Amino acid sequence: IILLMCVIGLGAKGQVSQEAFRQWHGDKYSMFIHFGLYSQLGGVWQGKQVKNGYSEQIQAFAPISKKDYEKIAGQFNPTQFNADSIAVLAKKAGMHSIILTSKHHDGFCLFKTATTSFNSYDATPCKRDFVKEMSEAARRHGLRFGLYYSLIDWHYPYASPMSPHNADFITEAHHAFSKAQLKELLTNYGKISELWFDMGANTPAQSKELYELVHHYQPDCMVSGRLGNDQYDFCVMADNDYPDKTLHAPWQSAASMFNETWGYRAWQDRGSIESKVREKTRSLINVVSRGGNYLLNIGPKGNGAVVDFEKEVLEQMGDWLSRYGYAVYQTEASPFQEEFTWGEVTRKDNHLYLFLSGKYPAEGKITLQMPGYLLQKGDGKMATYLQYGDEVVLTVPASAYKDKQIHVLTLSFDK
Ligand code: FUL
Repeated sequence: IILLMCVIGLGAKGQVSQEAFRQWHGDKYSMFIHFGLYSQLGGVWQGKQVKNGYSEQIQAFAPISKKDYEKIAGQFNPTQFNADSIAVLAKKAGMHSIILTSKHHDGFCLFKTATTSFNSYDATPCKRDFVKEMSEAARRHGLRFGLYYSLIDWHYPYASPMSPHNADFITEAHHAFSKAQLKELLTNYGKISELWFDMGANTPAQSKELYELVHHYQPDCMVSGRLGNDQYDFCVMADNDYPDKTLHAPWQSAASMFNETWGYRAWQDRGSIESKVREKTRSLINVVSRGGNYLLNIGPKGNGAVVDFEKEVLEQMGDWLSRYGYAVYQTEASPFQEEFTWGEVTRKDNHLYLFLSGKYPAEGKITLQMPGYLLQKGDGKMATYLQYGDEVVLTVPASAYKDKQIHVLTLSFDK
């Protein structure tokens, strides 16, 4: 549905400058962070694993009364949350920006705000503004910084019963509250590259007002399609999803490490690092080859520490990107209409990048229809390359598919 909304409204907006748009589009890979009071619970309430929903929404699924949930703030002291080491990790992972949950559906703000005392500065013993810390650290390490902002707010008095969906339109009072928070977020923390609105069930007028408010304070901030009512600079797929084919609209796939949760889940069965690295690397390739951006999430623990498994996965993906990033960053979608079983393609200038991420093709043969193009060269010793008229035929050895890392071949053409 989200995808459809965006495609129908294609071209409707796009107020950011060409340069900001190009930068966002070329980034390809960024870090999402889900962190909040729910991280402290880690998917457990009163000794029981809460299994029926994402762990960042445990308040609704356990369920936990507003009063009890507010008490958790009284113990929230994430001494291990180190914005600099998270930024260093994102860099090492080959990511270009960091998007932090400024406020999730529970309404708990990770920033100092005049709009409510239910925030990490006023309601906790730690007295910290995590949006400030993370925004400053991201920039110190040469990364852009953006914000997730949920348009649901269970903390808001009328939000009862708590629901992970916005069934009713947002009241004018809640809308005014969101505007006041957004003004703070857009004026107190320097440049915001992206505003990742979530779950907007606003009226068309409310969505339009928020879209314009963002661009009033931050003309180059990219706004996500989950604001609703066709007010967007980029589309967001359904959680953990991406389309089968190239989309001719700016789009992003947001992915959690484990599809069942975004917030920390202490009892998560994580599987092997090796298979997770492969799974997420393949998702990144699939997204980029269809013209999208990949936003991969981490869910730090309640004490603020990044989960070792997640850190390791990101570092290994970073190793792969340090070798093959040229085939990912600043590239465009595959020029081919068809899908290939042997892998995926991206392109840049007169180069095609072939990711050997699928199944080994019969007799190692990869055939591409390239009418009007003249093969100039294929890289490396791994494959042989021949052109017969409109067809380019590569032969790859079985070993190219056996390595732990996915290989990439470059083809260069004259037109
Ligand atoms: C969803 C939210 O409901 C989830 O909790 C999570 O934040 C995900 C990225 O977006 O719509």
